Amino acid sequence: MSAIAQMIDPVADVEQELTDGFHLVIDALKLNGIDTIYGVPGIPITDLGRMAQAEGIRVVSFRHEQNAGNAAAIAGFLTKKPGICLTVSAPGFLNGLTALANATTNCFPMILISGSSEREIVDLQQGDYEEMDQLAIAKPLCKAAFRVLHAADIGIGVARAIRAAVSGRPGGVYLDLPAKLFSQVMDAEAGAKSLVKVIDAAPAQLPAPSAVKRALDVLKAAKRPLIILGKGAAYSQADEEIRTFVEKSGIPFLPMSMAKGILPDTHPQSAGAARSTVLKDADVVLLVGARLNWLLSHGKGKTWGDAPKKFIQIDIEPKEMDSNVEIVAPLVGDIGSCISALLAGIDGSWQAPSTEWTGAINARKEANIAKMAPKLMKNSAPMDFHSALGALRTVIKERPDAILVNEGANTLDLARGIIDMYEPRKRLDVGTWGVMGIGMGFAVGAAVETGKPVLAVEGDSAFGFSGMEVETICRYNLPVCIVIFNNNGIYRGTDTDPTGRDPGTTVFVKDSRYDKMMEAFGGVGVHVTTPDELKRAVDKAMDSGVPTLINAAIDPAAGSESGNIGSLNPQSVVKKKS
Ligand code: ADP
Ligand code: TPW
Ligand code: MG
Repeated sequence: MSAIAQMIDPVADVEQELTDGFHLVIDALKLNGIDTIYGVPGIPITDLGRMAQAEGIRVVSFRHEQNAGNAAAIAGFLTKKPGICLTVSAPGFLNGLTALANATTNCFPMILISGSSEREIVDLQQGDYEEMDQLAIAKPLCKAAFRVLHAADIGIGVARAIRAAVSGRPGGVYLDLPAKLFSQVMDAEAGAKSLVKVIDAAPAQLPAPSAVKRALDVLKAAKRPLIILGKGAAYSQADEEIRTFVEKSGIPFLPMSMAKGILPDTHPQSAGAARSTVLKDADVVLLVGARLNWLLSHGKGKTWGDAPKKFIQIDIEPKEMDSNVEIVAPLVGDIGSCISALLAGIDGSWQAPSTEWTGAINARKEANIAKMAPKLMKNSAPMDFHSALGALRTVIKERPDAILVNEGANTLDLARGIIDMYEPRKRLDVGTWGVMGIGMGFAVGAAVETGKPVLAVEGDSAFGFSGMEVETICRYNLPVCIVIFNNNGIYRGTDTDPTGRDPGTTVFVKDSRYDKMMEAFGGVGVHVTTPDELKRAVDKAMDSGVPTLINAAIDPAAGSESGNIGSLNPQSVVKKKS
């Protein structure tokens, strides 16, 4: 530029480089290693998704936000990084909220990022487009909730969200980004400086030596010890430490559903097939990342027998201790650190549990396994749950690195017991709430995050909650094989309306062809009626990696009400005169 030109316009050569809210959000996520976003586009985040994709982030667009949220949640469980779900304001936000609440309940780290409408209008309730006070609504359903109003605070907002999601007990975090934020402009250099890379997002938390000694003292005095592994143990990825501790101690272990596979279900110390015996008869129980909630009968009552019991509990959340019963030796810390500390105490003086205890467990296991075996081998049509699951059990035995997604009632409870798992974090299911609808979201999330083949074993009702995502599976060409246990309904397909007017409340269209849904989007649909056909179809799907839906005809009379938890159903005591 000439001297004269500069005199006329002195700032012309100092062209200021600018950035905006869109770019800052993307840069903040990338800086923190976030490489995938699950969501549904629309005002005001359509361009955020487009630009994130252009910047190399993988953006997976769903048909419904709940499924995107579930994909993000399971990504969090599988990777220990928060899964990101991106939604539009009000209705999209609400659709994603169930997944956020479910993630928090299950201790999965995820961040729900929602666009929102103009604060000035929302707060005066003047009827903005998709008006809703989203921050206030999200707060009670997640671990932490933040809103960013200034572009210069995006870096801090994203950093706080990440740290809140993964530190301590992991959970869901809500991040509210109002529409106006995205087009706010600031100096690019100042913008870059405002970003924060989260250092040591989930710091190790070491248990106090005195707490470790207390736990070891209780464990050493045990006559009939038991280790219960929960999904916190699977999440911690302390696979080696846990395996070594279990094997060196010789203590039998019982895996909760999503902890199956940390040690193989076929491991000689597994007490999976003797669950009721070990819960009743153990005198000392070491809980590793498992809560004494309804899934463990709150640590008391008939399930746990009459003999006095002592509980040792490893958990990162101090408030979990004594939540249901007294914990005589609380070990607050991360599972890797706690197990390593206990392991140091399994020294020369350690005495493995008596053969009286382990022998009794083995006898019970063998009896239960022998009783089950013939049921799994039947090759009949129509199939019942056992014969169909017998085939799928073999599939997972032959393909232990495949990921099993599972939901339904009978389809869930029986698959959990029958299908042995061999590797950690390969079984993903309805979790703490027993929520239907995680199926396709988890399947997509698992396939995207791991690149491994996914086998989704779905009750016909359960599948319906997220079934439209078969289009997403086909669109992204994911190696997902869905098997629908089609028993024509919820629990069974045999209910009727006593008045004769409508279908029974729990039944669906008889012999529905769910396989045709997959064909509609270019995937493979198969209809099978025998275990042999089922096994062949699954093998073919998994060998090819082509999105496949196998409609497996199950005897409509085979299931029981609410699967294994029928006792939780309230019963009417009033008999109506007819
Ligand atoms: P399950 O349903 O398999 O019994 P829960 O979801 O009830 O398991 O329990 C998981 C527990 O694990 C939660 O209480 C959570 O605080 C804890 N947890 C999660 N991650 C860790 C970790 N890294 N270290 C210690 N505890 C953890
Ligand atoms: C969000 C209640 C629990 S299990 C289930 C429902 C509707 C479906 C069972 O039928 P399915 O399985 O899947 O065909 P099967 O093999 O026994 O026939 N809404 C939500 N979550 C839950 N848990 C329900 C409803 C329920
Ligand atoms: Mg069903």
